[in-house]
Amino acid sequence: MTTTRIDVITIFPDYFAPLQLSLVGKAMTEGIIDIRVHDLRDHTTDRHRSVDDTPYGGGPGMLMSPEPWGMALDAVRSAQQAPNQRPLLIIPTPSGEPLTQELAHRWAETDWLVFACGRYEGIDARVAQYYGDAKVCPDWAGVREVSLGNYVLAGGEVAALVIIEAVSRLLPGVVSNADSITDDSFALGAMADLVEGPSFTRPRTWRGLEVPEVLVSGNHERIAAWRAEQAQIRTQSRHLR
Ligand code: 6GU
Repeated sequence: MTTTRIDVITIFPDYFAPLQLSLVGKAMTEGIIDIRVHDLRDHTTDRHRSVDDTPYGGGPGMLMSPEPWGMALDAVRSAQQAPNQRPLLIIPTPSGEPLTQELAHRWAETDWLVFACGRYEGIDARVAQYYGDAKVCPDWAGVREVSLGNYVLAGGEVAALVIIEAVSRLLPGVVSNADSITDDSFALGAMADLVEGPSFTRPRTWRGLEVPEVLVSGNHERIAAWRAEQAQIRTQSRHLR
């Protein structure tokens, strides 16, 4: 088994305490993932440990300076564990490409992910440009700027948590029943672009509401057909297709 390594660089390392919990926490304990959180301010050189500055050309807010990011990313890169590993740099930003289940699957196949969590109005654009240039940075696997959706968060930390959880549960041994991954909403294959329909457990009647008869019929073909139909209905009603 190869451990998936994840480095996170942030000015708020405490944001990542929840990774110790639940599924991701267990995967860390079991050595399936190795998550290391780094404080960007440890890579500043001035007395105030400053990481931001005003944008060229004017405009509201502050930007993150490239210098601490360069120092922090180079330090992470030089702490290589296994031979022939190249990190993929993921920069959460509302202007990135939308996160999808397909991206989560792709990144679950990647042995080293580095998250650069920006605050304020984002990170000086030359950071993504520099680490994404294979001629300048051949020891990196590239840069992906990724967004959770069309709304604005205060920084990349929550987005990094989301991506880490989406990727981690796809790693072998993290979710015990492999079927629960193939049946997921947006799973690859037959379920691609579909959300799951409703599901039910006991009791069969709850506050006057019955479990659909087909689910207690014992007829697995009918059940599969009903579930496929419900997935279509739900997907359409959510305007996802
Ligand atoms: Cl990845 N970052 C921030 N700051 N806001 C977002 C986002 C990411 N995705 C949606 N909104």
